[in-house]
Amino acid sequence: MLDYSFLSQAVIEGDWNKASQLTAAALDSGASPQHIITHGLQTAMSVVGEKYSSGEYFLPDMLMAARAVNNAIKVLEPLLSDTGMPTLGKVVLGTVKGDIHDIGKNIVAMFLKGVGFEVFDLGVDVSDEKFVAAVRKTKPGILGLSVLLTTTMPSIGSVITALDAAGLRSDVKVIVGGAPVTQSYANLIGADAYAHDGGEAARVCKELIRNKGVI
Ligand code: B1M
Repeated sequence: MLDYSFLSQAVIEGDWNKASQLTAAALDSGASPQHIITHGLQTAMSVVGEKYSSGEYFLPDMLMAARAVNNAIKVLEPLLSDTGMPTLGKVVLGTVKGDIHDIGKNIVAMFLKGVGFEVFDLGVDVSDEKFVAAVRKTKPGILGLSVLLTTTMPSIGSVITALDAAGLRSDVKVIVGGAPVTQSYANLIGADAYAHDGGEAARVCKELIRNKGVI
């Protein structure tokens, strides 16, 4: 396996120029975008999270690291998103209300586009009403909800309840994910599926659409 320690270190230090240069270099050495995300970028963000938890890092440090990851992702995006494939269907995606973390959601969006889904990204801190309105307007096969904070996890359940109240729940499959979410939590709140990373989200969404009889 390629040595990603320099790339991870650049992210941890929030050196965004170096992060994009080393990402490009990893691609040149034959690494796949998926491998770079998992072993170079996601690993680094776990270290950043640990440093924040232990009091070694503060909010600005997390922001610098986030900027470095976003720069690295920009290098990978054309490779993951550009497909000549016919569309598999629409996915409405967003980070739930109260939560502004979007790096993971953006990665999930890239993977979904990469396998041929048309993605409608609503951004972060998305209210139940906005999710419901987007489902009503866009008529996606799938709604994807991302959450990073334990305090905002209940928002997933409240989006599902709001879809129910609007009479739209049976029209759309709901997939959930994000660091604090588990399969059992997804089951508990009545989601249709859970994925632990972008690659799995793409695979599971294809499965959901296949089960709906669309492909
Ligand atoms: Co925040 N933050 N943060 N933060 N932050 C965490 C999540 C935290 C674990 C750090 C820590 O304490 N160790 C902690 C949460 C603790 C908890 O809830 N128990 C935390 C906290 C506390 C906070 C604040 C409250 C801090 C404060 O203000 N005092 C604040 C909250 C703001 C808010 O949302 N209201 C806050 C703010 C921020 C920044 C803005 C500084 C920045 C976010 C920048 C951005 O996203 N643009 C930030 C960051 C960077 C982090 C950490 C360090 C990294 C998150 C990340 O990008 N990971 C994070 C620590 C950590 O995660 N270890 C932390 C990399 C990313 C690729 O992984 O997002 O997990 P992830 O996505 C993965 C999978 O989860 C999955 O696939 C993705 C790709 O493989 N996935 C899905 C995600 N969504 C999915 C959806 C799916 C399927 C799979 O289907 C639809």
